[in-house]
Amino acid sequence: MHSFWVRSSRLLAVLVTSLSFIALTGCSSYIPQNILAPFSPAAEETASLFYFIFWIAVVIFIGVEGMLVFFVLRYQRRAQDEHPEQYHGNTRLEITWTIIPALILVVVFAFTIRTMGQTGPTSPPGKGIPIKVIGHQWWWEIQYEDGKVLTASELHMPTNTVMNIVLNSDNVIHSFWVPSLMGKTDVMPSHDNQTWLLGNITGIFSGQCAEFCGAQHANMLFRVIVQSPSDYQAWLANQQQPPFEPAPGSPAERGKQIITDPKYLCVGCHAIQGTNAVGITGPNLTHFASRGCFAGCRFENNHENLTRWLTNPEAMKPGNLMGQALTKLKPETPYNPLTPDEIAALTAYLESLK
Ligand code: HEC
Ligand SMILES: [Cu+2]
Repeated sequence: MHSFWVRSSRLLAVLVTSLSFIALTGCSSYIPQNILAPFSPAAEETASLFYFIFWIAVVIFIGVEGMLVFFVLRYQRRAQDEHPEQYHGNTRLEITWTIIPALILVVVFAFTIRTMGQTGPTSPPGKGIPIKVIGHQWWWEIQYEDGKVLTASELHMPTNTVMNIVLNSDNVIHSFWVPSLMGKTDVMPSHDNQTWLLGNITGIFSGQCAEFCGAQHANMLFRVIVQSPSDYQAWLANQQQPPFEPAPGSPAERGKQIITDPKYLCVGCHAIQGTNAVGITGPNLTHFASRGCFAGCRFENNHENLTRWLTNPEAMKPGNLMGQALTKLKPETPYNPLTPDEIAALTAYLESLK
């Protein structure tokens, strides 16, 4: 299916999206969500199928509309008493225009089946890295090494290595989608689905939940970070380290005391390895500062956003479980159970969890 047209239209799509994105962000390694800018064999198959069907449709469109215009002009009534020639069926013509579209559909069907085979759930044979991705409302949990490494919102993988992904949800149905790497796969509660990813070049690929799952569905984003194998190993090794231990008397140490103090509730929902924070409702925070984004990748992980998040998570991502729980527990006060001092201490601690 790699015709000149497929190639040139794909090149155009890649150029337009990358250029507009570089212009918008000044960053070239971030690849936006675009199935027409494929960066993996599976995504290329999907884009090729799209262009194949698109150009068939263009030819049919031009043929049908062209004939329509031609007949309207050529056979229009030219005199008041003129009547068109009357036909009562033309079997041969009717069979022809039934069989041709049917044949086109058979061809489209055959190529679709072929592409479906190439885009999961069965990954290419060979050694792959098994990981698990859990859809939460409204963020993604990613588990490496049989659940010994837990992270959120950012899926790291080495180049030229298949990631074999088992998908599951702890609530409603979500859909795992990285448009420039792989098609959508439903994420079901109590049922494992499978997909796989393969990235040939390093870069950050944008992903998105693609099945409506509640109020913040549109903000259930994630990133796939394709790295060189050595960068990936370094990342994985760091994730396996115990969390940073703040110096006695430092603001970060005060933050650790607050976050692990049950009266602030954080421990019920978040886990930080080696502490009494063992909650699984919210993202694991053991290496929170190693992530570039948070809250379902809705926000860049920086000091300002983190301060805003701890001040009022409900205002930043309305309906999210953390905001809801903290707001409902103190319904009589306008939301802010944490003082600015406490928030400063918490951010100091969270920012040290590299
Ligand atoms: C009721 C459970 C709950 C409580 C209590 C709670 N959180 Fe959260 N927290 C969550 C959930 C769920 C998210 C993700 C929300 C989303 O993205 O929709 C989250 C997100 C976060 C994040 C961003 C993490 C990431 O990688 O996305 C931080 C940081 C955080 N919480 C810190 C805290 C701190 C500090 C406290 C205590 C003051 C706290 N949380 C209390 C459930 C909770
Ligand atoms: Cu979702």
